[in-house]
Amino acid sequence: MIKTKLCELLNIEHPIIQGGMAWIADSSLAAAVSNAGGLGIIAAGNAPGEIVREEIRKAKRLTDRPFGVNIMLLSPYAEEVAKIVCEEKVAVVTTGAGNPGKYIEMWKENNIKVIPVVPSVALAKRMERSGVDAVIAEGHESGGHIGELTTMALVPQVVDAVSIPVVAAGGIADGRGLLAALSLGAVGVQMGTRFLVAKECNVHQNYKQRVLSAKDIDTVITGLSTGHPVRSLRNRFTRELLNIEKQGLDAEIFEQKAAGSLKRAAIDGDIDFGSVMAGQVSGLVKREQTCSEIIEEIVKEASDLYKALGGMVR
Ligand code: TUI
Repeated sequence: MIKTKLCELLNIEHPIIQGGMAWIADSSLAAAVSNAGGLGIIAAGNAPGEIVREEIRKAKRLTDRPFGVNIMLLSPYAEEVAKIVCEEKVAVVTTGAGNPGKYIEMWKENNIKVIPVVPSVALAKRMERSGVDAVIAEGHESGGHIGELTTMALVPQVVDAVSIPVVAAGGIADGRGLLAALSLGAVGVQMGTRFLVAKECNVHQNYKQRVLSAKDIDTVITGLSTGHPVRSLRNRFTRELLNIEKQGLDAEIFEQKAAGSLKRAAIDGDIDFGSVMAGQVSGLVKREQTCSEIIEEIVKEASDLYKALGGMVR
C-alpha cells in the first residue's frame, strides 16, 4: 500500500490518476480505473457538452467511486463542458492545453477538486494563487500535446515552487516510475499510455497493437512550428506533417491535415493516416491487462523496490 496526500484529497486508494486522453478515455475506462482504486478520468476532448454529460452519467452507473473529467481548453466546447461538470457534480476536474483561470471560481463554488496540468513553474504558481487543489506537472515525454521540460527536470522545480500537492506525469508507466515520482516530491502519478492498452479501454485495437509493438525511439513531435507540439507514434501521417513543416508551408495547410486525425486513428483504426498519440514509454508497455491488474502491479512494484532500496542505502 502506498498512501499519500493525493489519496486523502481525492478519496482514492492508490495515488494513480488515469490521463484524460481525447477520443480514448471514456466512461468504461474511467470507471474501471476508479473501481481499481485509482482516479479514472473521462476526456472531454473536442466533444460537445451533451456527449460529455452522457459519458458522466454512464460512469456514475458503472462506479460509485470518485472519478473526474478532463477539459481540453483548446476545444470550442470547453466553456459548456466547464458548466456541465458543475451540474453533474463531478468530483474532480483536470485541464490541459491551456490556462483554466476563468473557470476556477465556479468549480470551487461547486465543491469540485481542480487539478490543472502545468508545463512550467510559472503556470503552477499562477494556478496555486487561483486556488486550485493540486497541479499535474507533465513532462515532455508525454503523449499528445506537450510542453518543453522533461518530467525529471520539471517535477522537483514545481514541487519547490508551490505548497499544494504536485502529481507527476510524462514518462511514467510502472512501479519504478511511481517511486521515482515520489522521490522527486510528487504525491502521485498520472499515466496515459499504460491505461491506453488496458482491457477496459475502447480505443481501436489497431491503435492498441501499435502502442504495444512500439520501440523506445518510435515517437516523434509534430507541430513545433505552429506552437502546438504533439507527440505521437511515427507513421505516414507524421512524415507528411513534418514535410509540410520542413517546407515552411503555412499553418492552415498543417491544421487542415491534422484536423480529425486523432479520431481517424482512435475510432476508425487508421494508424497509417491517423494520429497515434502516445508517450515515450510506449516501448515499456508490452501487455494488455485489466486496470485492476495494472494498478496492483505498479503499486506492488513500487513498494517492493522501496524496501529493496532501503536495504541498499546506508
Ligand atoms: O492536454 C494535454 N495533452 C493533450 S490534449 C490533446 S487533444 C489535441 N489534439 C490536437 C491538438 C492539440 C490537442 C492531446 N493531448 N496535456 C496537458 C498539457 N497541457 N500539456 C501541456 C499543457 C499546457 C500547455 C500550455 C497547459 C497549459 C498551458 O498554458 C499556456 C498558457 O496559456 O499559459
